[in-house]
Amino acid sequence: MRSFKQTIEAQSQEKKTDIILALDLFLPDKKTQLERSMAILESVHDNICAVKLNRQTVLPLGLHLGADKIVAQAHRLDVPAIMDAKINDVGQTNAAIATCYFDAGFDAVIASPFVGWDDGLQPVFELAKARSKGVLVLCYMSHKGSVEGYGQTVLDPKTGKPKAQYEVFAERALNWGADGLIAGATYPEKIFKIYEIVEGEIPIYSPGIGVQGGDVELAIEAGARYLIIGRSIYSAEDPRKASKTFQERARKLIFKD
Ligand code: BMP
Repeated sequence: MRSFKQTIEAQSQEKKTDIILALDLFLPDKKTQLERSMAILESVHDNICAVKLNRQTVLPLGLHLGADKIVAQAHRLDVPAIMDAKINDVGQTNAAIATCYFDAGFDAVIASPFVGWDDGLQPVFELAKARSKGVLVLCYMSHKGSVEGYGQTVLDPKTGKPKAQYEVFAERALNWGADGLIAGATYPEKIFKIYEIVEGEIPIYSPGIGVQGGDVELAIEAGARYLIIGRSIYSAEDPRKASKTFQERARKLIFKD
């Protein structure tokens, strides 16, 4: 069975797209939220290589009463589904959370490295491996406060010398066998540093394009392999057209055509 890393790579190559839709609609009426989410996914599916759901979708719709319908629809359209749960608890809880999302059909989960390996993310990685699912690890987030955590200077556990926290996380993700690293498009210089550390071994997923100020070309030139885009697609007047525009801009750089 293919790993998540291979599945998304195959989708991306086949459709010549590196765009991941962040389907984060948050509407007062749940029925409308579900219908609109499904309609947007249907209309943009040719231009994306995966869809990412976040908790603002899963909480109101329910995991087994709505969110799983979006996942099933994504699979019908041959689109892998990522759950942005930012898993960040003790091992047993993390494993239970990951189990819930994998049981609902998600192909990968996003996790936070601050919780560490031992009795932290180890059970999530083991579970994912056993079920051929993926784990993507946050490395440097796209918002301003990211510097306070991911950007802080820590002592490198190997050398005892000062080092940026996100650099230590990138090295750890390599050892953990992560399927992807998340680094904000709002900080291309951080993407570049992470790319140097992982030497292309782990694909970099970059959110923060458009509304948050990140740029398609700068993120890809710095080393991003996948671009996670939400509001600039689903809030556009014509989401299909917006997704196509992003896909074409990225295609020139990623696929060189
Ligand atoms: P938008 O393109 O609308 O800004 O959405 C970005 C998506 O990526 C949201 O789901 C957000 O939670 C997520 N995200 C992010 O913006 N920055 C990060 O560093 C990590 C994320 O998961």
